[in-house]
Amino acid sequence: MNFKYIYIIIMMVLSLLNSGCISWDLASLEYGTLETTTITIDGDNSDWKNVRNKITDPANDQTGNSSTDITKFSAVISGTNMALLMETSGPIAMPHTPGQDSSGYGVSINFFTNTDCYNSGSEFGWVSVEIRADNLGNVLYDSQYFTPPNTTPSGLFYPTKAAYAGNVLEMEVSLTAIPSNAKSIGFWPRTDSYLAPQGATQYDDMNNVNIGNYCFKLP
Ligand SMILES: [Ca+2]
Ligand SMILES: [Ca+2]
Repeated sequence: MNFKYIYIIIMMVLSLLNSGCISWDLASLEYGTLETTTITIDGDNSDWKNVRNKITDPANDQTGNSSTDITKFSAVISGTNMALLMETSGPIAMPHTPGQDSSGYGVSINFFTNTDCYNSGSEFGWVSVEIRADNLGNVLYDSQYFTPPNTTPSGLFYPTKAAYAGNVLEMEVSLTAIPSNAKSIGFWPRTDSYLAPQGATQYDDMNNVNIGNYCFKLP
């Protein structure tokens, strides 16, 4: 095959990629650098309107009620905190699933020493930011653990805040939770409940089938 045909084939593939006829995994691996903007944690999503990195999740793909159906997620740096946005089909509810010991909305934040959240062995710690309620509706904040390499969870707690209204949930965690050697972070938003002795039930999550979580470079 001469170079002319190779060139034509390459241009055809690039054209298909540009047209959106072919999607590729890299598009879901990298969402750019985590943006910086000022977010007020008040359950109003109007302060997110200029944030480019909003990841959508299909509606009605959950196994619980509509309050467990995640439709959107975003994260930004806001002052000395990292702010998180989660939106759902039904209203955010505490608890979203009655009859369980607890139920809630959570985001695991995984830290990587490389810039693409991808190479095996580069993940070295995580923080879980959650808002949960018991069966009576008493809201409790759950675990925020950071796991340094080759250790058991240290159980460090970081200042967090959350507010919700309608189908909007905003949460934040102190930037001190991000280790200084982290180059990228991956997010795993989810809704779940816990009931002893069966354990945890997951209703919806945004776990990327190829990558494991949504990746942002740190500025
Ligand atoms: Ca807000
Ligand atoms: Ca969903």
